[in-house]
Amino acid sequence: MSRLVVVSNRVAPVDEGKSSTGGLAVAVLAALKRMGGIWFGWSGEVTTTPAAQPRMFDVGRLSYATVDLTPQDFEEYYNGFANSTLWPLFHYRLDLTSFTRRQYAGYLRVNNLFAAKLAPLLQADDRVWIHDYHLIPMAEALRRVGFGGKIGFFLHTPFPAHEVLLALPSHDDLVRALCAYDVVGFQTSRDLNSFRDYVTREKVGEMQEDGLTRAFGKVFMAAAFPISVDTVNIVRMAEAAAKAQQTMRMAASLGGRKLILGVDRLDYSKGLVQRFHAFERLLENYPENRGRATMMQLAPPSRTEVPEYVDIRRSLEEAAGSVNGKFADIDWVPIRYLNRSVNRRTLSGFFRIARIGLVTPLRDGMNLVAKEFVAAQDPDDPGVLVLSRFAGAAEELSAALIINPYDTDEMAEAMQRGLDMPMDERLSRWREMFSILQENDIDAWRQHYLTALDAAPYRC
Ligand code: ADQ
Repeated sequence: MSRLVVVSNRVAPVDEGKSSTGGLAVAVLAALKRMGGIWFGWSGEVTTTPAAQPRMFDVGRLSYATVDLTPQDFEEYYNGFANSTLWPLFHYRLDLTSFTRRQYAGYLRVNNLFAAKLAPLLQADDRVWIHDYHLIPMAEALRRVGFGGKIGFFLHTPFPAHEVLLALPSHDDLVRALCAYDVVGFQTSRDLNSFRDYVTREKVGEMQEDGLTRAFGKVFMAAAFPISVDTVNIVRMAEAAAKAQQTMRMAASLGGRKLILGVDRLDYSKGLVQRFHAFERLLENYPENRGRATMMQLAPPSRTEVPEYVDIRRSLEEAAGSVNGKFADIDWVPIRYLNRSVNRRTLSGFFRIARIGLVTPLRDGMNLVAKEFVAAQDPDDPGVLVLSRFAGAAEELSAALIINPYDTDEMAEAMQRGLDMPMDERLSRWREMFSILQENDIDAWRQHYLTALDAAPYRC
């Protein structure tokens, strides 16, 4: 069977026990660990003298190949075009989007560099699966250095609406680069429709009757493959974690109060400030919750060298401080706000004892926390998921309490409803969501995608 070669900006921590707070890393590691393959990406090291060859090492059935970046690459490609242009733009934050030609050139340079370093490791029949917005031009770069095998792409973020994408000066080049893949995977039908809308409105291609896309003289498959979680494994972990010391400690500290839990990378797309304000509104409008519900927000910092991430951290500290200053009592702090990650087992235990999982991003490709929360619940006493309509997960998890994260009152009402929800309603909502996660787990996601890639190349 042909080998699977996964490429992403970063490879995941090799030690599986370690916490990993990026959705891509969590999902790709779960998808790869069962079938094995090669994982190529940035080592996380920045050095003025990167090694000429990738560093290779094996862990179980997985082979890693990593490369270092120079300070200039790190600045222009990673902090620059990837995280100061594409990330905010793809999350509809035009107000935070900046663009410079220098950074864009750095982005293309690193994509070429990745292709040049990967090419010698490839065999003709390898299937190359490239991930996320950092590496959109990499298929073109691999073709230029002579790789003729199958190349697929999966976008973990949203694909923005046509009019939003037009704000990017290089939007046409970027879409042409996407069309160089054999399979372009999106999280949801909403993202797929945005892509199709761009292709047809900009007149760069058309949808064929067989569902394939024809653009730039090429036929390829563009489709939605909603990413998921390792459902069976999370169930097992959460069952074990229910009796673990950390979970007991947490439960004891709550003193019988209901837990409202948020778990997110510290990112402006996650709607954390709005979430804190909604919890404040809950305490204002439904005062019976004062002293009876505790909100815990775990938010490990990410992309700390991008200024907007420094700003969001400050705003959150202020918001948490203000709510706590207003409502805290001698034996109760309303918001426990922790800038740290916890290991995955402990996290599953926290999910299990929470009455409400609060997942309220302003935009999110999928949001794995929503799915992890559902998978970790006690089937006899499940908690309630409050979920933003702008998370990709809302397409499948429609049995959650779906909210608009810009509507503070609606979020507060949903929390109140979740805190009061009778058992039979909790059960029926949870069962509906859990059965979806049993069917579409991380293995199903990988299989669906690779089946599409195996059918390539597509022809008219
Ligand atoms: P992210 O934006 O990183 O992922 P998400 O999908 O929620 O967002 O994944 C975060 C992962 O990190 C989850 O597995 C979560 O459990 C873990 N995590 C977060 N905070 C943690 C903490 N404090 N301690 C331990 N673990 C923590 C990107 C896209 C998403 C998309 C994923 C996968 O932005 O929309 O769902 O990729 O495609």
